[in-house]
Amino acid sequence: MAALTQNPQFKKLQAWYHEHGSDLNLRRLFEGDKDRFNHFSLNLNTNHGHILLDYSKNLVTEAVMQMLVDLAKSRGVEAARERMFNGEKINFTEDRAVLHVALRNRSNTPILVDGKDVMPEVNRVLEKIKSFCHRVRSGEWKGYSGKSITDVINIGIGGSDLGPLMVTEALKPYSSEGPRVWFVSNIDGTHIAKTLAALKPESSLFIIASKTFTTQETITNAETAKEWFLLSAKDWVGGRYSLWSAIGLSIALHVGFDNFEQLLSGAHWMDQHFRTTPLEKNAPVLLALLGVWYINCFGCETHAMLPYDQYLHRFAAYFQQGDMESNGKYITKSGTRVDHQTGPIVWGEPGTNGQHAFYQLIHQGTKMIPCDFLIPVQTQHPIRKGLHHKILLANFLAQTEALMRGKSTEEARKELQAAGKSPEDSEKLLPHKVFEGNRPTNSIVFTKLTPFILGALIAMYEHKIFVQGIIWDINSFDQWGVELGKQLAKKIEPELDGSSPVTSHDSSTNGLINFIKQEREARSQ
Ligand code: G6Q
Repeated sequence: MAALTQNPQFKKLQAWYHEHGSDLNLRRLFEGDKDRFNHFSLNLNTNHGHILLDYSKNLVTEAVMQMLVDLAKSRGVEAARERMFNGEKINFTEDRAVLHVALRNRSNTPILVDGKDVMPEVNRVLEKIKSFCHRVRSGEWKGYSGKSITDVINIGIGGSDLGPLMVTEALKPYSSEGPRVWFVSNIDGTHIAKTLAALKPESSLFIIASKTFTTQETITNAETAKEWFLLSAKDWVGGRYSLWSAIGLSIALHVGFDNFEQLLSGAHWMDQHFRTTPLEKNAPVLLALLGVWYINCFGCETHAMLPYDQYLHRFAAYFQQGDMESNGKYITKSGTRVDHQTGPIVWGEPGTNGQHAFYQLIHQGTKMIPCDFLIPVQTQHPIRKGLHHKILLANFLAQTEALMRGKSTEEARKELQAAGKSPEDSEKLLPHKVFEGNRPTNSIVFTKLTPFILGALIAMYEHKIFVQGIIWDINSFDQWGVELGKQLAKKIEPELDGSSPVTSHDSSTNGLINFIKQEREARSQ
């Protein structure tokens, strides 16, 4: 595939950006088109609640969206999508298919890998999860002293931790009657000891979640925990896409198998939407294209994910891995170095806490930070007759509006005058009180954070990442950077033994190792 920067559609987009990009003004765009919301939003009816994607507060026009869709077509997004769903080995650096979609293929249509349908095996594992869940949750499965299980400890890291953790937190309200779930990831003896001290080992179940069983942190933690229940996943599922597999057992134990199935069904709904909807109306595709617009034309380097729901407090962290591990690549599929930006730095925290912390830079900083705001219409806990959630909704609406509109000099001056400031003080304060606005946001508003809707939202972002990888022509499904860390740590670990100075590395690494060795030795005497 030709380099993105040589692609005629991209060149056209870039030329348009150079000519008109700085004239794009959201206030004016809204004034010029009273129906802008309807022109730039999608209301997805999943039959289990709605997901509204409002992308009207983006620096785009109809012409820009058309050029972006043309770009997606010219990069072969539609054919690539089919290759993934058909089980082709698109993760070619590891010679693997990419089939997280098979794990939630509720329609059960055959998906072939090397000529063999994977669905019977997927269904067999689901049955196993189901019966195990039932036995644990009903109290039939006993700990070693004959007591039912009250606590589950998931030992895993990266993809074998972040997904189950994020979903378990998000679906806490669905966990009644289920065991509590704890997560142990980094090698951290204190953490394990504390977790264990808080629990009764006789009614605790340890799950060792690892795709490969080669991960040092997980194996070491497993040895510390002593009793385990082993979990693994197929090689056609990347770690960061594996919560739908047996790696998600801790989720199913916590919320029950029916809810786990709902999560899969929601993701399957989004898979179908992604696979069959024309690109112009395709939520993951639109999110991906807007990202490309900001990253490759405006030069934005980060993307913020801001869920207005405390239950989603690990959502940004989860997609930090999902996105950065998938699209943090500078080599194209044909092995050349890209001459443009690829995956953004993804970050975020739940609102309104974020509002009281880092939003200042989004409003008045020197960087443009495209943001996704996510919020349910209905809360899980209508505290004080829904007052808390109403305040959250108001804050979300206020932030996205403020980022778009900003505050003009005139508006700021009027406010200062109304506050009784002298003309002299007003003029001094004025530059600080003006907001340029014109900061782009997506609003993703959904009926309620049910297992189904959560599954759909996760799948939406997974496919967004996929589409961007296709446009940039990179392999989103390997992670050699992660492997490098695993390899190097194994080499260095034995070098920390003994007292002889290490000289096998660069002077910085040698210096650091030797400092640590000296300190370790001094403290042990
Ligand atoms: C995910 C990555 C990585 C992986 C962990 C744990 O896509 O490959 O985060 O999940 O390194 O690996 P194991 O599950 O093999 O222990």
